[in-house]
Amino acid sequence: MFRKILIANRGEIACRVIDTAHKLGIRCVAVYSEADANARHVRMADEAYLLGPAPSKDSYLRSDKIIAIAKQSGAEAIHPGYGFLSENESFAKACEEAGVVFIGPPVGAITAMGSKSAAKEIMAKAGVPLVPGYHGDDQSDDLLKAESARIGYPQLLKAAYGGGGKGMRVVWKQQEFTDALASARREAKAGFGNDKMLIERYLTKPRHIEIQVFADSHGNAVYLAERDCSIQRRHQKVIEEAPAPNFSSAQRQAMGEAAVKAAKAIDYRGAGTVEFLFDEDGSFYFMEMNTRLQVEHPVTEMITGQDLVKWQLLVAAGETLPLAQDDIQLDGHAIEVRVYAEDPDNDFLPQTGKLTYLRQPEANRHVRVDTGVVENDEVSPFYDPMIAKLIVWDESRDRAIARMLRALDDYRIAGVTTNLSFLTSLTEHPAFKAAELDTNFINKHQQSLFAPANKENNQALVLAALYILQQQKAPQTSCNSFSPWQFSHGWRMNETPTVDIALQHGEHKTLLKVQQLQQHYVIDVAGQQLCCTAELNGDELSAVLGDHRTKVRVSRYADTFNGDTISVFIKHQRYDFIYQTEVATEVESGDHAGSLTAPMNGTIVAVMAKAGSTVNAGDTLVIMEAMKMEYSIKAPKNGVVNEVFYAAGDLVKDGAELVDFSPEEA
Ligand code: MV4
Repeated sequence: MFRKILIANRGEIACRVIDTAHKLGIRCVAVYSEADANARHVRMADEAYLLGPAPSKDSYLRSDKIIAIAKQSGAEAIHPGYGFLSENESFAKACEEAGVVFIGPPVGAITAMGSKSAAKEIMAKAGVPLVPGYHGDDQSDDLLKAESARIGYPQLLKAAYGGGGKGMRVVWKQQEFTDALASARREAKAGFGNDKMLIERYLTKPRHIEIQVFADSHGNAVYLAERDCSIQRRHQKVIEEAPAPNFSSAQRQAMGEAAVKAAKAIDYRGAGTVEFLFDEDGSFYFMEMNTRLQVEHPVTEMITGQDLVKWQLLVAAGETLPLAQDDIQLDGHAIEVRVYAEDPDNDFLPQTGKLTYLRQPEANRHVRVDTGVVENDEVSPFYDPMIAKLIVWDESRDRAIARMLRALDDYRIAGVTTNLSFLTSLTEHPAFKAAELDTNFINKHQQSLFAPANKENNQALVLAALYILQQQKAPQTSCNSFSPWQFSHGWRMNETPTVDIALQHGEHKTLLKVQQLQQHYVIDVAGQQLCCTAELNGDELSAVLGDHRTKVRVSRYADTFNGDTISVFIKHQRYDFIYQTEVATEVESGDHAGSLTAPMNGTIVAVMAKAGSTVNAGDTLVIMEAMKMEYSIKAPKNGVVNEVFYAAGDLVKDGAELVDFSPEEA
């Protein structure tokens, strides 16, 4: 076995590989970009080397540097994870030439699967079932047109070197063919530098079922059941599960044996995935083969009890597969969801920013969290914004779904918008529960998946207020920043103490009037008076609202610029409120006096302030944009602008000083 390996990746998969390597007593070398200097994978590794600036092309794609670091650090092998260099044949070849083991398939297998048409040719010869179609080399218009007519409609044009749905066009009838071909070719040329096309019969309601295969260098090859990855969005998997629901053991065996045939046809070695389209009538067709460990491998691990990274390391070190086909047993059901920093209500726009609060469900026999981040880490714009994979296991699919829903409730993230709520909507959807799966699932159930936000806002509002009140009541220590002077002006001596708490939710501002009596609060909300008591234990708020006792988690992120964000987590929903503390509107004395900082990562849109000019309180000095929203940075008081540090178009980081400002002497 290797004594030391290098992990040429970042995030959760780098952490995942290091985890198993350490269990096997293997030392790990991490590599990282400037953006990842303090990342979890770097801290988990035994040593780590800087690759370069944040963009992948300057860091995680620098194969030359990575191989040099492997040599220099004495790593005997490189694990590429997924993405980045994992399916790059020149990288695999360069490793080989440098005498470093590439933990993946032989170069020839990557090459063979690199083109869809070449792959189909090989699979046809090996007797693996294919969707009827054309995958030949003759790409003349006339021939393709004739093939199109022969194959029949609907049909799908696919770019031979395509991926992610690019260069793909559905042709419903013959008249559409010529235009569809031209536009698919253009897209393929632009996207992959090659416009070779293939034509297939289009299956309108297929399931995506893939088989995990493994082969060693001694001629053994096995399959480790299947995964159903039908629930996708724009060719990104969202939920994966194993085994595939309503899939018989006869179907498993037939597809498994076809997958092993596919692997053997290309002299495969290591972990691979053979993707199939599974049609409504039970027939299945080879789609493509992924020559790497996949994101969704944990569901296979959960139902087989095997560690696939361990298998990869054993095979790469020349050992035989740990199990023969007959020894691979399946137990129970596993489901994985991909937790992303993205906004489902805004076309799943990727989100960036700081994970100001991060609580994961407790890991145990039933729940697994694969992640590369910790609280206060930044989701940067440079890489895939996946925060974690949440995987659950139980004896049956129904129980696994129940586990998943509970685990999603226990996953609490503030600071960036996530898809957690959307994942809950998917998991609890009646059609998902009924396993009515096909690749159109999300489109088909658009209406019910994106139901209007629920109406627990008022409850969240009161809970946020109670949290603030309880925090302020808590014993003040030197490190407690929520000092009571902020509130003192609101309280009256010798009468029922009352205080106003202003909370902003989106555009909506609410003023809550709170009376504090001996044992409880009376809060005016939506014209009603609500009797409340509350108790705060860390981030857990137990409250009685009228006759309802409830327990929620709350986080508070102190931001002296925009006001603090109070996040109330009610089931899987997060309700954010901006709470304007006094500090937010005053310029503090001390070190930060006069410094105006960026409230988040973003871009400067306009600069109004001029160095040396006098401004009035409230004048806009700088406008910046972040996540499609504009923010005005205003003068907190009358004063003088000493210096402006950025110009329109500049990128700024959260907390960066934008303007040096001196308030006018009182
Ligand atoms: C298909 C298909 C229907 N019929 N091929 C999408 C990505 C690419 N790798 C292959 N894809 C498809 N190929 C035929 N002949 C439907 C898809 C497809 C799809 C497949 C798996 C998972 C999600 C999908 C979403 C849309 C289309």
